[in-house]
Amino acid sequence: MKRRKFLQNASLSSLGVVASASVIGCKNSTKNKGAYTSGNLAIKPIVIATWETPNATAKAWEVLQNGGTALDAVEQGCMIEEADVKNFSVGKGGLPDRDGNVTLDACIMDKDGNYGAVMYVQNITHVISLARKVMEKTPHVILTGKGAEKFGYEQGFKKENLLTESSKKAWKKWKETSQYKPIINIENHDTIGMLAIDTKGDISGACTTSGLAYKMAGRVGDSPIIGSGLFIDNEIGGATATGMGEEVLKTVGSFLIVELMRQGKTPQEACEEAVRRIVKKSGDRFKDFQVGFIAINKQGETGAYCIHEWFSYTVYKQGENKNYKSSFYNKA
Ligand code: SD4
Repeated sequence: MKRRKFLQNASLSSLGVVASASVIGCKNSTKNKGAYTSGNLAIKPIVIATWETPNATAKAWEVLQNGGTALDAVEQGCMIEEADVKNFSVGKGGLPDRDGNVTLDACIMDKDGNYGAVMYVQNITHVISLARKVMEKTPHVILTGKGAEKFGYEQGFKKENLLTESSKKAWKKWKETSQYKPIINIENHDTIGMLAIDTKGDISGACTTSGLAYKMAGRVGDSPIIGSGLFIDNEIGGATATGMGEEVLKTVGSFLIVELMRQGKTPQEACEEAVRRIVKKSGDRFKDFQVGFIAINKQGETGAYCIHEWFSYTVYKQGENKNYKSSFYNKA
């Protein structure tokens, strides 16, 4: 509890920008607190990503501004976080499992409903690109572990040691107690899920993570699983998740959000319903884990909701790259 509090407080001070940005978001919001909605205008291009990831959204925006596809934008945006060794939840520098191995999960989905994913991949930084290769170059949709790695090397991916000195140090410290307690809101960035609409109005999404720190060897979360960590339907919109993957998986959260939008809910309303469903099913357990969702619809309206305070998301649209604090369920 103490460590979590500390991390939340640490986030609080470093999120000064976030807090003020959220005020702007609220001002423009049509009805939902903390959400950014903007009537029925079709806003494009637009990028939305989980957490405070302005460099990633800026990269994706650059791709879109140059007429690139939403698929290229989300891939290249996510690659920024994968290469950032200061992000302890994604790519190189990600915190390892309890045996000290960094294992990555990622998936990508395009406007035609194509999907590619890799799970439990070691030694390759850009697993989002590997997931895209699975989607485009194989007859399959998922490759895992050694097979995914082998395919990666065949495709020209570099073999790298993903365990940085600081992640190794953190793991050694963790081993002193070996207490497994997933930490919510690691600093102010975490797994990156990204959704984009390009200038043609087509939607794609991507999600990449090193999963939960100190997880059991072999564990895979929601992030690479279609419908859970990510779902895109180009007619309706898209959604992506961050947080405790086990809980997202059990409610197929991202698919649920897209289906709720199909039934007429706004992205904000859909994210709220998905979080409420997880909370309801969890009894009292929700107090100990975080889940956050972001969503976008075909009009470029966005939504975000989480269980506990301090989840944030970044939106790049109309030339502005801003981080917003998500509204949240647990006011206790
Ligand atoms: C997982 N959902 O592996 C990921 C982890 C995450 O914020 O998003 N952390 O369960």
